[in-house]
Amino acid sequence: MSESATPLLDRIRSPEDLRRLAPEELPALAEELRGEIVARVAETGGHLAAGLGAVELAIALHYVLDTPHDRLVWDVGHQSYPHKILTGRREAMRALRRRGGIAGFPRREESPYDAFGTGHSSTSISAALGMAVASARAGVRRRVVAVIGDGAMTAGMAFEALNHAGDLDADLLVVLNDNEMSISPNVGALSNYFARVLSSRLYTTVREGGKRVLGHLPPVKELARRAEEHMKGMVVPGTLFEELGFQYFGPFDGHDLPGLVRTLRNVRDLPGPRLLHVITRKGKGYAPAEADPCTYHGVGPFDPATGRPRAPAPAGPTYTRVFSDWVCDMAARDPRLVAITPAMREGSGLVAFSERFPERYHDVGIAEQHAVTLAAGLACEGLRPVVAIYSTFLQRAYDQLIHDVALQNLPVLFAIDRAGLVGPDGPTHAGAFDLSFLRCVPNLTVMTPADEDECRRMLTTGYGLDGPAAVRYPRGAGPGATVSPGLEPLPVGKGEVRRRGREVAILAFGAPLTAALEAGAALDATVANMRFVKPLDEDLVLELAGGHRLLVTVEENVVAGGAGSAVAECLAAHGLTVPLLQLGLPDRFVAHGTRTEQLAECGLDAEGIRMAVLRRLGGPIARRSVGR
Ligand code: HTL
Ligand code: MG
Repeated sequence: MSESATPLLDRIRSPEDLRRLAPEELPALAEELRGEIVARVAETGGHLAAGLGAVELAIALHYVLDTPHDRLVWDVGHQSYPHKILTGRREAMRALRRRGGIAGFPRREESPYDAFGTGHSSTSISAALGMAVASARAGVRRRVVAVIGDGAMTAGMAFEALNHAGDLDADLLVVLNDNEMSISPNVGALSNYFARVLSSRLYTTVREGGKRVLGHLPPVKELARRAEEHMKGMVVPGTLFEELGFQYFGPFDGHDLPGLVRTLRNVRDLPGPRLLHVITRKGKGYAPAEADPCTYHGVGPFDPATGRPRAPAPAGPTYTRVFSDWVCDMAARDPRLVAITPAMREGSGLVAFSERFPERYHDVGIAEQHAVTLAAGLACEGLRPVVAIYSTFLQRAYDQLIHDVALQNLPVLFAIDRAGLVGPDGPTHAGAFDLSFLRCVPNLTVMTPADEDECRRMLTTGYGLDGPAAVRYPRGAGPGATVSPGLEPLPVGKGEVRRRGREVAILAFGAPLTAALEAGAALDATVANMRFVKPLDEDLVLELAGGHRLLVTVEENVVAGGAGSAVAECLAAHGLTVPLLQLGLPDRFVAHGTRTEQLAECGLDAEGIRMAVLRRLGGPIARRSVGR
């Protein structure tokens, strides 16, 4: 019998087992854990590079903290795989991000070790501060630690929390995990600041003598004074955090496990807000990910030997690609176009644009609020900003959209990607609400393309308007429509009838049109492609209401307040009482799975639509007019 390749990891069912290991065993455990993560993610896909960079951090933190009594909050949570494996979920990782399996992010329901649910960035310091304040009030002795990346640190929220924590003088440890990467290389003055910290002579001093600086400090009582001396005298780089009321320690090598353990032991029980700056390498220990951490940020299943994806890329272009081509074509025609992304250059399809039009391209960091108000300012001066943003992250900038853009009726185009269900990332990243939260905003035009060509035309339409507009499109590829290369707008507020049938009219908004057409054929129903959620094609709604016994709306957005509600409001406003069935996402968060599984679960595939219509029609009508 061959020996296990993971003798140490095999002994760890919980952090208590981990704490029984000798410090000298930890580096070998780190290697086993890395191998395990690569093997698992190669099968399931998921976020790889960030977790590999946080292996030593996860081990050291669970080793020196008393988790789960002590609270450990992972910012974003995409780097939490080593934490998940160490906290009893090693086997469960086999179904990571799959339907019924564990999530790709920390979830309070999943484990007592997941102190806070995350997915969106830059929440960890606020949440940890809340926990620290609550523990202090309850008189419970508890360490609270937030682990936040340099990318997540670019968000305003992180600074709001630092500012408040410094003011409260709360007992809180923030670990800044600095790998100089967001998804793509991190941007901004703060990132430059971190880089200066790293290249400074002092850091070199600290790195060489680093273990000495904090490694062998005397007991806690003496430590604060000594640390302060060291920090003031030597490690100038932390000034920024010190001004905010934090004691700054670092920078330290985040892959030096013995050093990390010693350092964490020294700082874990100090009073007040502390910031520990560690330097890590994204993708650490897996050559392809180290070489290209951006590609290996999030991956599908791959061959661990080569790093190459297992599945070929999808045949048709994704909606992201349609946007990518459009924004370059429109920029070539119109010099006023500027494009903005909050840290999602790759995901939002702005790589080509950033290369072709670097002066008109702005990656603002993970700063959605700023992205939208920046666009408003640009528009005030006559430019035509395009904000490329995921539906889920636009939630962060809602007030900016209302107050800074829509209220002033500024021509900002929102290209909203990942609208609807997003598959394995699950509810943290789903774009389930945008139709509801957008369509109630005055001045805004809201469009939902049903195919790739329509997406391009809607982008052109929205771009040409004199006020704000939004085009929201789903993750992945569309039905495969041929995209005409021109830049032709669509008539605003006009839908189209795609199929004439009897009794039932299905009004489809966006991506569900394909399923609606299939269901419509099976039911011999009329099917309309509504295109615009706002302004709604009221003439078309009224015409269909006149000629059918049942109207059915279909959208990939929560039913509450969505496109179907717009139809209901239209009918009510005209005093019509036509039976209306509103299909869309349910009033609950939809768990991760494939998009196909999620759509089926929500009854938004062709069969789900057909069955829902039959159920509503009931016996006699169903038998008479539907012929099934
Ligand atoms: N905007 C917001 C509010 N939240 C998230 N999660 C994103 C965008 C998208 N996003 C990630 S991970 C990530 C971004 C921008 C980069 C984080 O960089 P950081 O961590 O330096 O904090 P690192 O990967 O270890 O370098 C996900 O959605 C997973
Ligand atoms: Mg980073």
